[in-house]
Amino acid sequence: MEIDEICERLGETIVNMDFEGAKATVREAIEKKVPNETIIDCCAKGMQEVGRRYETREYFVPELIVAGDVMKEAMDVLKPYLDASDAKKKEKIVIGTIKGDLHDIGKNIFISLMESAGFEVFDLGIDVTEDTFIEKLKETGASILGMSSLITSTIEEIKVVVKELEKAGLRDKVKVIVGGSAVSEKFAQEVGADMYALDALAGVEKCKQLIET
Ligand code: B12
Repeated sequence: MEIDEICERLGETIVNMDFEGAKATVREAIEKKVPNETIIDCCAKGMQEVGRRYETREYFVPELIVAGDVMKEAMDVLKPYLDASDAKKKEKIVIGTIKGDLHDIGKNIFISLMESAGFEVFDLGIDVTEDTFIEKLKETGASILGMSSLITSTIEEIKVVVKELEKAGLRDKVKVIVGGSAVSEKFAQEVGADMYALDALAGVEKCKQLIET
């Protein structure tokens, strides 16, 4: 099927670190009316293959960084179309990668999907401290806090943020969702987060359910 073929090609452009190819293939997919979520998923699959090659030592850190940049540029091409499908409801979410962790590719995918689902996203970037999270929640009045974590040694920071939420009197006003490969359903429960999502799409579904209830 044509969509499968475009999807495969798109993934390959990420794996091959082909900036121009990735952007052109996203444009082609948009023209051929491939759904936004499918385009994001195809890029993510490419990134997963990059991760696999890193683990088997076919790729090293420079390839990871460049492939991550290709993914970002591909997402930038799609972004205006995600905003265009904006819904009326504008529930706010503050999100960031926790302190000590610089990974942001997965977080950025989640953000793109959340924006396309109509959420207003305040992205604090990477290496975000508890104070910055709390400050932004107060400033925006957001009802959801998303935290991404890929490095096992830094996940305790999620606990710290949840505690700070309690201290700031925000815990009953803000739902906490965690994601990224360092966290799990069990961990989310242990630290008192409200939700865990294995992938970005599941995360969006959980956030949607939250505002529908
Ligand atoms: C790319 C990458 C990097 C890039 C990051 C580039 C960037 N801009 O993000 C660079 C090269 C910078 C990097 C650096 C490092 N990395 Co690295 N990296 C990876 C790699 C290969 C892929 C991660 C990735 O982007 N995956 C693709 C995305 C799409 O998947 P994802 O992040 O899981 O996100 C999905 C879901 O989890 C979810 N999601 C993610 N966040 C959130 C948040 C919410 C709220 C929700 C709902 C969902 C959600 O949505 C996404 C899509 O479905 C992984 C290995 C792997 N296979 O995962 C190692 C890995 C994460 N890195 C690792 C390490 C150790 C490091 C370094 C310490 C290496 C070093 N020695 O310097 C440094 C860390 C520096 C730091 N302080 O953070 C380890 C972590 C081990 C651990 N468990 O602790 C891994 C697992 C590799 C390994 N097997 O050893 N890394």
